[in-house]
Amino acid sequence: MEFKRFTSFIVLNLIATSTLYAQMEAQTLIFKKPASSYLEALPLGNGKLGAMDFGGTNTNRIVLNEKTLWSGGIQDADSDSAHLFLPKIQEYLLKGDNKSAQELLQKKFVSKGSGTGFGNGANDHYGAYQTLGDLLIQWKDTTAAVRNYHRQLELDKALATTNWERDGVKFSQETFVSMSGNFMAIKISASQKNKINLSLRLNRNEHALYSNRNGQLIMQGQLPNKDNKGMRYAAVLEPKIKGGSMKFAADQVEVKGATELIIYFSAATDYNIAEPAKPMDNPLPKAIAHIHVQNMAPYHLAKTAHQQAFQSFYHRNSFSLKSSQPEIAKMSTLDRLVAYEKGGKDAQLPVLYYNFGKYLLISSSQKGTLPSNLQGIWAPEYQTPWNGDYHLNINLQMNYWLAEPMGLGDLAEPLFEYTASLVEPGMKTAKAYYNAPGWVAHVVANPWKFTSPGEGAEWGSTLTGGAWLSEHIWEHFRFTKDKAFLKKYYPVLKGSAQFLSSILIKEPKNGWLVTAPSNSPEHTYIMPNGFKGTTAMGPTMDMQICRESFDYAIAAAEILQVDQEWADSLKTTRRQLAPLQIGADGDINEWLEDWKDAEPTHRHVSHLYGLHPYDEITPWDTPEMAVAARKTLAQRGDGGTGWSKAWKINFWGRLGDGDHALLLLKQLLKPVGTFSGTNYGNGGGTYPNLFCGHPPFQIDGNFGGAAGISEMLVQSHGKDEVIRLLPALPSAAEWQQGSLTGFRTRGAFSVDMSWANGKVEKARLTALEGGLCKLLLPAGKSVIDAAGKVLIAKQDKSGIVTFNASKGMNYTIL
Ligand code: FUC
Repeated sequence: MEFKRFTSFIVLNLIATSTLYAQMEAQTLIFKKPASSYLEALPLGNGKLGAMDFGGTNTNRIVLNEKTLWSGGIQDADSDSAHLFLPKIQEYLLKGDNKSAQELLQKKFVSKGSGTGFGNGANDHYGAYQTLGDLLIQWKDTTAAVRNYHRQLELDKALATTNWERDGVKFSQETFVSMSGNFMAIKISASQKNKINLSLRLNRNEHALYSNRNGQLIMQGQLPNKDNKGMRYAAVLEPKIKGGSMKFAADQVEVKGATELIIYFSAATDYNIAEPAKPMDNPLPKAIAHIHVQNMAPYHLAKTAHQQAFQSFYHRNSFSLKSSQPEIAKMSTLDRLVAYEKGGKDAQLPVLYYNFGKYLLISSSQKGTLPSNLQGIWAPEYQTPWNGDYHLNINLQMNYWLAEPMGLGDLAEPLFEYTASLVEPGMKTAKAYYNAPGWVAHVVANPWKFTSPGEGAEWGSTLTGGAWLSEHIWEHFRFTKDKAFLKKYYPVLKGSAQFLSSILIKEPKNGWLVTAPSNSPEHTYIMPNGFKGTTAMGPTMDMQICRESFDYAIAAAEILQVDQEWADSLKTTRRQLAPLQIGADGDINEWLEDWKDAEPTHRHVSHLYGLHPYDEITPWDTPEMAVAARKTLAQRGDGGTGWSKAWKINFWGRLGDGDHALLLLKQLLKPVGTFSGTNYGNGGGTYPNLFCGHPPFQIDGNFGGAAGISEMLVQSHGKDEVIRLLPALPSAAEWQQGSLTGFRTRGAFSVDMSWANGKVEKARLTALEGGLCKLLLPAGKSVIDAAGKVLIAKQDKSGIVTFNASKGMNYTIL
């Protein structure tokens, strides 16, 4: 066979292989009963609207969400005179009097007013992400028993379906939230004519007015804000029937004797993403317009358009394992979780978890909206836990870890835009507290652009939130090489580096530059004098974030040929930063001194920020530090909240230990919560609908867990951005044969690959931008270009090879 044709044969073969492995049990969530809580409901969304379908056959509840629906409003929480106390706080820290520093910090260095409302800010200035309410479908003829009940969410179709039989009639309900339009559509059908008898109602427990006109049910209201009226919202529902009749009352519609019912729903708020201080007009016409657009297309076309739009994201990337257990396809997702925890074989459960993470990202984060919050877009609460806000000491960032490796970096646009929108308020906060240039965001943030410290200094004074967010901008550049993007967001990077570089002080012992006052997120140290505190100078995570922030600001300035002098001064500052230190126990110090941990198994592992997401610690660039990182993880243990376990999967992946990563993934998949009278366990884990349990539900663990799986399969981090294939593949039998497509790497390459016996069989790199490609070439493999020319001949041992890749060309590893 001619070589060119042979290569395209390989490529086709790769794609065929991946399709072959795409088992249904890696794409479908299954239930045998209606949901008893939203943690058993099926989540749907298009980045703006969210829904959770309970699949009930008597009353069916569908929880409704609109991404921007927040109570509260803009508040000035900056304490303008705080900076006057900064020298005194720093003086205490330099003297080692952390106690006095912390006391003064708590008095003077917290937000003005109630901050987040002490985590319960729904009726305070801060506000909370709130549910829009419920759509309630009340069936009339419910006396006869339900048979053959089945409920599923097909991830690759973004479609929830419920099927059941009653009185010899087969009913079905299918639901999607359109990715091509901005509405939800529900189709209810029956196998016999005129059997659909039900009523439809919109309900919100607070601040709701109901009406109907022109065949539509309308729910409108205004959420609370402490001083005046808050955000306005509107929700519209329009039913369409085949056969039968409809009767509208004030707040409900009765459907009698229909053969088919299609319900369209949409919603809007007056939130102005560009300028939150200036609300938009009445949202009702907008919500109605969303449905009007839909009315022009028949249901089946709307469904096809939705699925095509959704799949344009979903199919960009795939991961599959060959091993499968046929009996699993029929089991409910909860039964699978339970069996897996008991040691049952279920090769496809991790793949399902990966796909679910991808599904949630696409469904909760689309261009032009806010970023995914602590619950993504899905919340049944009026007071969401932690206000359902943006926590910046890991949680919001973790929501986006999987975007770049999955080739879905464009879905992180809401994060980039949100970060950019914090610059202006963050500059004011930087002046108020530090009298510093640049911008800062602390730990908590909301759509009202809160950047002040929290109301509690022990957790609320972490000052690296903004810089950690900025990391995502740089990572997007690393993955895409998009200079226009870098130029657009350069002021954000510059501003966070400016802030950090101007607040550093010299610690007395070594003369290193350190941040002060700060803390290591939410963890407490014990000083040799017995003082237990959080306030410190130069916690390790801060220093890592400083190094990272300065490095990318310097690199960006060079790439864009701007601010050379400033970049040079940053280089000098960077050299003086407090370095990583290994403590007496061989672990990495969390604080500047080798202090004892008050909670040795604390959920935050902030001092390993340098291992992940930042990459200053790698087994190849800094082997000694990698050993210390391993020791640190051993000390922290494998427990923790959902997101903490997810982070640890990423850590172990980066350490090249696939077995430990899988162990943590199994921990993350541990069923938790109480369902159908059974208590499945406490602590971090997974609910029956695969939502991650902190507990409570917090979506970061879903995203972090899926990102962790990608770390096991393809890596490209570290100083030289070498592409590593299967860097942390678990040794478990079911992981030994698989394939992936569309994985992205730093340097802008796309990877397709298949493997067998745990070794790369064949791979294809596509150079999306071109340039130097560094690859750890698997033993026995060659690099062949698209013309069939052998660029690098068979290597006996795996070693790093370098070649010049041309933009748009494919390179085969065979
Ligand atoms: C951080 C974590 C908590 C929780 C909260 C939303 O503060 O320490 O565990 O996830 O965010």
